[in-house]
Amino acid sequence: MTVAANETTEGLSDGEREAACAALERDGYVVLPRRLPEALTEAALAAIDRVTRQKRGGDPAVSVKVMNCVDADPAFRRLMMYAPALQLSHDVFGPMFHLCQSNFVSRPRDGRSVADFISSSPWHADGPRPGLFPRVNGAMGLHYLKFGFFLTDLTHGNGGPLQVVRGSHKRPELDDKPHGSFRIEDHAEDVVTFNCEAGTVVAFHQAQWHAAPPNQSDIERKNVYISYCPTWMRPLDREFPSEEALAGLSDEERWLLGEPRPALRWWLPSPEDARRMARFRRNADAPVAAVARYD
Ligand SMILES: O=C(O)CCC(=O)C(=O)O
Repeated sequence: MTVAANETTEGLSDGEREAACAALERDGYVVLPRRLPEALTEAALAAIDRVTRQKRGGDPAVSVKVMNCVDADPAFRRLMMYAPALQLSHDVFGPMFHLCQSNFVSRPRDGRSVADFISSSPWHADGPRPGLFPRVNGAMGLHYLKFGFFLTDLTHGNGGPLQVVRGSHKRPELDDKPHGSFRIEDHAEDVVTFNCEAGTVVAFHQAQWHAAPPNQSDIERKNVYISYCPTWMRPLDREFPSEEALAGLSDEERWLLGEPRPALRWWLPSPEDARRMARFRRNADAPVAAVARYD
């Protein structure tokens, strides 16, 4: 199935983008001002249920996580194309960004207490692991911007919601403490818990400390994480596709998935490349700024 690149999802206004970017900079996260369109939510839920059924082999109490889910069902590519996420990625990275990572989790009350990122997730900051990558002026730069799409109701408060520590993206992971001696209680007043409605989208900085406790409710928690990074970074959970694997996809999808190209163009865009994601920039009717040609 070929997915139209221009599926209608209402984009954010310039004012909403400005406010979202300010929140990201200040707090390290932002809840997007509108929920996912129902059609996108329904399609993603159907895809999660289909793939999960195959993986779990009949036991409904097993949590399932699928990495690189954009290759598992076209519904996840539709989420990858969600206009507000692409607008904010364009705001923070400019036109040279692509898909970094995608996964979904379907998490019932599975009775497991192991924080293995499937049944639940411990407090951590995402990769690149902050200890191993350079800091700029003491801070971890924005390497990727991550979007959590929460597709089932979490307002009941017992569903194992995403939690973050406000402002923690400006500090080393868990204040450089070993996991054993880190105490989230010391940060209680900055912990934000997303007991949110189905369709809520939360964007956060990859250095933000975050976690999710086990689902203790009868409502299975189903969500998708999709993140974007500059084109000079490799994706986290996929190899770049062959030309054949991209057959039938739109120009924008091909760009985000990492279409084959000469090495230099991962760094220096051709004028065509610089225009590829242009509809997601602010003031999208203005001419695209000229870029240096190298060929
Ligand atoms: O389980 C969750 O929702 C959190 C996932 C997480 O920590 C991660 O993807 O890095």
